[in-house]
Amino acid sequence: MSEIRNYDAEFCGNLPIHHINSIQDYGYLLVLENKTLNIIQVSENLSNITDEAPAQMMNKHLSSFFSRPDVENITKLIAGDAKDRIPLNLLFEKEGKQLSFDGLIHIKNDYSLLEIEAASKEGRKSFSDVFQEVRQFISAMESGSTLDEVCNVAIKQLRKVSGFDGVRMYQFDANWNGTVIAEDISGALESYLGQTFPASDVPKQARALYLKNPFRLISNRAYQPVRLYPVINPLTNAFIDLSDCNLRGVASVHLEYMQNMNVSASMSIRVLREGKLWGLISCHHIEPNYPNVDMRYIFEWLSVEISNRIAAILDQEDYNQSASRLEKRTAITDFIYGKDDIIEGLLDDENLNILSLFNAGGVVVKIGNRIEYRGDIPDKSEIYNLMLWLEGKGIEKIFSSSHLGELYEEARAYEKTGSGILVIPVDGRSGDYVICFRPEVIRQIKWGGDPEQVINFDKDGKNYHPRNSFKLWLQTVYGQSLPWVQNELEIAESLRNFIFEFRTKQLYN
Ligand code: BLA
Repeated sequence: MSEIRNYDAEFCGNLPIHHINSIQDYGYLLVLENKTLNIIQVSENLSNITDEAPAQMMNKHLSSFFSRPDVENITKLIAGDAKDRIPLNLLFEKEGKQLSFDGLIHIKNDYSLLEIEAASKEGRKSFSDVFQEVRQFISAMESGSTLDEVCNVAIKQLRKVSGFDGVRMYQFDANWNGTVIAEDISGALESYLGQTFPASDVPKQARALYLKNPFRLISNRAYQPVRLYPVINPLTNAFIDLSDCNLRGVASVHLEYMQNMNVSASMSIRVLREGKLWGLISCHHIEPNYPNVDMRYIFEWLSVEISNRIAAILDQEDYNQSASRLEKRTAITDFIYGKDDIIEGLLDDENLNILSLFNAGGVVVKIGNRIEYRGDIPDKSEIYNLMLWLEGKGIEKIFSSSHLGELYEEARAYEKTGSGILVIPVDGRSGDYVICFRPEVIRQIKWGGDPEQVINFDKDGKNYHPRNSFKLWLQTVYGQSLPWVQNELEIAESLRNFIFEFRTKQLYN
């Protein structure tokens, strides 16, 4: 697996999806010069409303098409502080024709993007209906006390509220692969529960856009892309950046991917934790689906509630684990004081020692001319070589790996006991270390399709297609231990500081 090309870093991750220069056909785009409110670019389908060719609309004032209060509102918004994704309603007026639109405006330095969609009255709910729905959703979610329960409740409720054929919770890992951890689907969709999808399926620039936009809606993969007129934005002399635009056209590789998944509509909503993308809620529909603007905002609201609830549960888990580690660390440093000896303090208590602190299988402690071994560890000669390797690396801070064999070839021979190491350098110059070993944990990854076949290139080497099968593809991962989490590294660092100070005191007393 480590040999395969990283399509997330290169190919897929470099597709300029924000410069696609076309929009989906369920709405219309106007680009306005902020200074004048003149129209400087439009999506070509705007002609269907204005009955004017795109070229004819250029440099006309917004008031040529929209009501006076709308123009006044937009003037105020442009002068105001809010800049991104401001919702508004608009009334198109021309020669006795009146049409209502839902709009969203994104204000840039010199120009604004105004995207509009015909305001449908169908299925619109009153504020109190929406509020009640959201309230019920939140209380159902609050009944869940584990990540699993919360995700399952949220996914079920979202499917009920939205009517999508399938809703899934998709959680990213440290390498941006994603796993479906909860699912509610109709029989017509394939189940992906428990399956992992490679990072390039939602490549890095697509993921980055969720930090700006809470959701992405592709209502019909067979839509007719609508071009912009003129092709080049006259103020920037470049393709316009459509990052913020909900209507942004869709990369063709993803449309093909949707086809391969046998869905026509897709909507994904972000789940954030600590300001980073933690996961996506992915909604699919076999037929085209057009959740109205209210429904999208309800989703946006619910995604905040879901993010908060997930963060609260994970924060609580982290807190409990950190508190327990801190307690153990304090007890161990007390032992060291009590015994006036670092090695005895770290190792002597049967239940509470450095092994239990770091959930390690074995440990070696070398300080000065003393060396002690506990638990399951590699051969002594292998440990000796490992220490030489560490010395050669000049490690002065905490060093850890859950896949040592990847960094240090010789370690492949003792993966069973030492796939993972945590090194606390006591005095790197004299080769004094505390080295904790973690055993190999053999893992099976259930990939949604062969991850080595994420892209199939045509014979010409230029055209390409996403994989067309999401059939379960099992991978067994060897040579890795459980990961060392950030808090363990922090505790290791604080223990290192303690040992260092304790030694210094010992030397001078
Ligand atoms: C976008 N890919 C996406 C999105 C999702 C996925 C959720 C966001 C847009 C959307 O909501 O549809 C992937 N959807 C999934 C996965 C599941 C799911 C994994 O439901 C699992 C249950 N895709 C490829 C390859 C490339 C690629 C090989 O398979 C690149 C060459 C690219 N995916 C790609 C791009 C986008 C995307 C460019 C952004 C599309 C856009 O917003 O225009």
